[in-house]
Amino acid sequence: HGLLHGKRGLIMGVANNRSIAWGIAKSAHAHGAEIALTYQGDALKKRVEPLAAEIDGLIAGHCDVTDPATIDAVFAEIEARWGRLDFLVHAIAFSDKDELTGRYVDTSADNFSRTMLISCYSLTAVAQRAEKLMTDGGSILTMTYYGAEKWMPHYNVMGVAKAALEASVRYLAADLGPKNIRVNAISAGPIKTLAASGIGDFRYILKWNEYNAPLRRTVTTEEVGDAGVYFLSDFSRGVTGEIHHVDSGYHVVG
Ligand code: 0WD
Repeated sequence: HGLLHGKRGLIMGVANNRSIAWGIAKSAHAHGAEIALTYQGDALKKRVEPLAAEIDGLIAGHCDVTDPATIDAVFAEIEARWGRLDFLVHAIAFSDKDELTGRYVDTSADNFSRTMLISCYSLTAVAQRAEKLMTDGGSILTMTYYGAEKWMPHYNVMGVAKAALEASVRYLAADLGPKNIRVNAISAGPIKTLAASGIGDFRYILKWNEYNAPLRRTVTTEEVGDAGVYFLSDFSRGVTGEIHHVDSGYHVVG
């Protein structure tokens, strides 16, 4: 049966089988959840469809968070299929990779806005839609990184966006708490994914974490997925507004 038996959740941000969102989807499925996935554009559709099939999941459609009509369409599809929603995973971020290297001070206004829209505001955009479907309470989970708290090499504008995302978690938690909708974030240690490959010197960051984290290793998407199950389940029913580190303990030393 499992911790998520009877729960239905939408997971946004699967790009391929190395995505953190996929780690969460697999763990949630293993614990009994019914899952719907979105994909961004036709190129990713081909990757996401077979993954959805692996977990007997639904495809809720194309979603590009810069196009609100596509967000509405996904939630309309969920409403038509399920009528309601128990959890939502937001694992979406983007910045021009030319600005994920060098100095933060050189960030352009255009990329600043775009990074904030896709990596930060999109959580609020999906929370607005999810609120209407979470009629029996719910759990919203997003993904953040330590670069929100401290300067990290090359993370630049994404660090600023993650800081705003973490503040959004607190404001959304306060707004949605009276409806028993919880909003939390996992702050994951560095993992080699498609998005991470855009960050300058990422291999060095992985090594640095391996040498310095208390567990002396990096984390896997499966480990993030298992921690995610806790947040999506009733085991965390007393927890909201939390930023939970799944980073081999790096945040205590870094
Ligand atoms: O080390 C890491 N990989 C960490 C990632 C450490 C801590 C946090 N994170 C965060 C990321 O910042 C992101 O919020 O985890 C989340 C998931 O990222 P990921 O699993 O590392 O990367 P990836 O597998 O590439 O998934 C991110 C996806 C996009 O992939 P690409 O690489 O194609 O940009 O976010 C989606 C897209 O599928 N995405 C969008 N979805 C809808 N609309 C958009 C958009 N405009 N832009 C990106």
